[in-house]
Amino acid sequence: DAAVPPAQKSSWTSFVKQVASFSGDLSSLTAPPFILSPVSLTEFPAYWGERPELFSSISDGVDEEDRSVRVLKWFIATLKGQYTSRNEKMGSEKKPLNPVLGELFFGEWPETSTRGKTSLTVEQVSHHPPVTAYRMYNAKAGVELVGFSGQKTSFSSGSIIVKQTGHAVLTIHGLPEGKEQYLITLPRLRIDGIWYGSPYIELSDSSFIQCDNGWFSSIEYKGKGYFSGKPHTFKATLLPPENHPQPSEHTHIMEGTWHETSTYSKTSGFQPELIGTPYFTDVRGPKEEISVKPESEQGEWESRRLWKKVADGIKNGDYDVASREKTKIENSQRQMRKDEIAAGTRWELKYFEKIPEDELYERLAAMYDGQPPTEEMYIYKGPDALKD
Ligand code: 0T9
Repeated sequence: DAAVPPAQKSSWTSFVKQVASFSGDLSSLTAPPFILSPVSLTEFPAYWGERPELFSSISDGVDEEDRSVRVLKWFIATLKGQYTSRNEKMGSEKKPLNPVLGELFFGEWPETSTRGKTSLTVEQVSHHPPVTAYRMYNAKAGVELVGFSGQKTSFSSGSIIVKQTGHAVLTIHGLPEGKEQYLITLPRLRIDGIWYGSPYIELSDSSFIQCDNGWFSSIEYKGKGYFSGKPHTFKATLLPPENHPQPSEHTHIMEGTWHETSTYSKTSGFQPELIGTPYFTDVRGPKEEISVKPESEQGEWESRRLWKKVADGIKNGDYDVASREKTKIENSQRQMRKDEIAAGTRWELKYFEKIPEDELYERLAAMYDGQPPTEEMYIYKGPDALKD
């Protein structure tokens, strides 16, 4: 296990033991320096936008079926960034910075000749347990994604199992028939390679995309397994609404690996995307990272400015500095919470609002028998929030 530096072996072993005997909020455990990432979880929603063309062209679909295919294609194409990019950039999965309440992250994918600007707004809406809310919007295309993300973790036969809580809703605005909305649920993760100090993610079980017009995708995830099979594979099935006159002709099946390529399987019906490419998704090429203002121009709650000293410490191997600066942030957070209690006030969210129930979620989840969410839900209330 060369991944663990010799000097951190015992601290890694004790960290793994803590993880194994623990279930709940892993983000609060102290991990050895070699596994720390200088990036906060508030930056993760940017993975949804790193194929900006696929996101903005969702609304170019000629009909419900075409748009459902495009939503699925964009979704699958984000998985590589979401679940393998830390391994590619930093050699393994790393422990992200645990965002503070009220932490913000903004960025955009600028307008080009082929697409309008896509902007991202992220806010940490809860600290215990950590919940991150996000909104990504392309006004020219009329495509909007609003979601929130939390995790429930447990430990099983050497792996960390992460159940993602929260969901996302993608809305296409301005269609002749009004708006179209898709409920997107998130896959389950297994983090393997823990003992060796080189953790990586595999996806398991299924996630769903339910459109309000009845089109429905289910995506099944499989990994290498112990003896056979390829890593990072999926099989997606897109079904037409129940009352569709030709269901079998309009059932789509796509299969492949989500970090490389996938194709339509032979049993697929109508295949609008097949023209011109052998692939359904091909993410081997470069993706486009989000543009973010330099730290010097950021507000004090913006993630990269807030964590700058900690992140620099981690990047430069100055772990004493990193840990001292992290403690400062945590202490000031504790003080703020105490002051709020003393004053009888509560921290006010800036861009999102907690809602007791979500009619849209209930309706769409009921269409495919989804489970009602047990967690809190949030809606976007920031600038240019769109009304019905
Ligand atoms: C939403 C994503 C999520 C966040 C991360 C589990 C995890 C925190 C949540 C689910 C994004 O859309 C997709 C990707 C990676 C997920 C993270 C991977 C990870 O390890 C962390 C957890 C909290 C840990 O840091 C565990 C300890 C660590 C030492 C193991 C590498």
